[in-house]
Amino acid sequence: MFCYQCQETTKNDACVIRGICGKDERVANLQDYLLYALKGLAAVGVRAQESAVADPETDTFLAQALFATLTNVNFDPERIYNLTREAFARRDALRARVHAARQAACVKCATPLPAASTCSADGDIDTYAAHGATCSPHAQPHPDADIQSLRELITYGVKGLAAYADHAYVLDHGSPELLAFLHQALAATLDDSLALGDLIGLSMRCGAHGVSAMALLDAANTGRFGHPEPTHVNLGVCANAPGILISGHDLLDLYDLLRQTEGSGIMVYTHGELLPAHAYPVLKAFTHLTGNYGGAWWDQQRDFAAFNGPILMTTNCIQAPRESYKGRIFTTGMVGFDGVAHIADRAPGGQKDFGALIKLALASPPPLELETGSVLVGFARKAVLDNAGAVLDAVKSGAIKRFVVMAGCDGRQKEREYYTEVAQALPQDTIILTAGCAKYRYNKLDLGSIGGLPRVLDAGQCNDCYSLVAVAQALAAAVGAAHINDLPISYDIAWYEQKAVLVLLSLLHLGVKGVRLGPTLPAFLSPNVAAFLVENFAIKGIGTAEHDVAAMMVGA
Ligand code: FSO
Ligand code: SF4
Repeated sequence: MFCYQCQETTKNDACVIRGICGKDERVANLQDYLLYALKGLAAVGVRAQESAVADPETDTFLAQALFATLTNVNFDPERIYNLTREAFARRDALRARVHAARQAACVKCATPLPAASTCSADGDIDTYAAHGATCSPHAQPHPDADIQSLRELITYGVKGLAAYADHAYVLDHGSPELLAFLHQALAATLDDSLALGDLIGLSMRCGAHGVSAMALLDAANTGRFGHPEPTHVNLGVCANAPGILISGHDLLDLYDLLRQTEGSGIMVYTHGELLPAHAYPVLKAFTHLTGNYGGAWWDQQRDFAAFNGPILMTTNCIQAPRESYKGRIFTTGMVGFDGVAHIADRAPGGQKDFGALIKLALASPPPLELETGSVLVGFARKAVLDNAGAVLDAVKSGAIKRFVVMAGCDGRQKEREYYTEVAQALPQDTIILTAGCAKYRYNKLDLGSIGGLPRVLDAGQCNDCYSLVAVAQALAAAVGAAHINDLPISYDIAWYEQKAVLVLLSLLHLGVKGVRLGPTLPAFLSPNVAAFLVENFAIKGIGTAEHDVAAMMVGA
């Protein structure tokens, strides 16, 4: 196996024996073959676009299947195998339709399709795994390391895009343009005629679509559940009642679960990236949405063992379940783990059936309390812009000297203590803007407030980085700044998996300069591609908290 798609890749080089995430060689190979099949499908999809042959179901399938290959989403070999078979079946059916359309129009293809679009779909799971072993970036490297690097950058950005497209699609917010781009970008990674400049341009287009995808998801979430409101979220537990713990990013799954558990005596707790759910009016109206339990995704083995009741993983990040809770964790959506019960998708217009979790909860003891107190969430764009006057006055008076965007993902590496140290070291006249699970490094610290505004403004999940951009753009307009780079804002971004790659490309597309990216730069960046990013976007790695805080305070 060879995988270097996430920040925790072994020695910041590549996982070649077993993933730090727990992905074994067989699943890695099966995922690589799925990605190969999806690239072949995408190349046919581009031909279909050119021939006006539509297949919306396959477009959606492409996003969902890509989502299954993100870090910490799906470790179930059978499901990856079945997705690959479906990719080949859809590819062949679409290719036949394109062929027929071209014959009818007497149009010939100027270039042959890549091998991934025409190879045999035959084989059992072992055959697919063997094929996959020949498809990794290491097994089939491009002779030009920079082309290889940009192809990987685009592939991972597209994976992040697919995840957000799927989240929005679940809430009935589809975007044909976005799905069309998934085909185009993936197909481009097989196109040997594309030079470095083409691939750089495509990376920026990926970032542009990232902004649109996050805006779409923002509209989907706020349209369905209302605009987040500042909300104190309880960190303790209800000692006398059983609970269900829900993790991941899927607000609709939480909504279904809340409706099905209403009046049952079961308390519902969020975990990880579902913490921001408490701020949405439609969700917080359920009084049995009791609180948030535990820390970021990588704390789950401790948290889930202590919870005692059933746990639902709606999206990444799942870790290998420990025996102590393997019998009470469930997956749904694109998440999968060998031997873990899976909750089927909802029928159109219906709900998922969480009856199995409810039954188990009623027979389970209440959760062990891990902590007490509360955290403040709900500072998405509307809540911040409702206070725009006070924010601008504080900037003008000097009460707020700088905003520091500390969004992104958390992870288990010790180096990430840097983000806690930065939060603590930032002067009292700074505001931290955050989104994503990176916040768990400092969101429970008492960092005070400025003029009634908390110093940590939590916009929500990683996709709610869109909200941070909207706030920055509104502030720039209000103070007459030509660009958000002209504002007193610094970016100290933590990345982990491929959604964060997309968020980074989105920031670059918006022309944001001087982003600090840590705790390490991606292993898939070649020296020349990294140098390009430094030269054109002033991207930098992180140093010590002391050094970086001092630099940020003078705009460096
Ligand atoms: Fe975190 Fe995991 Fe939201 Fe990621 S829980 S790491 S970038 O999947 O998506 O922030
Ligand atoms: Fe390694 Fe990350 Fe790939 Fe897992 S997803 S195998 S940790 S690089």
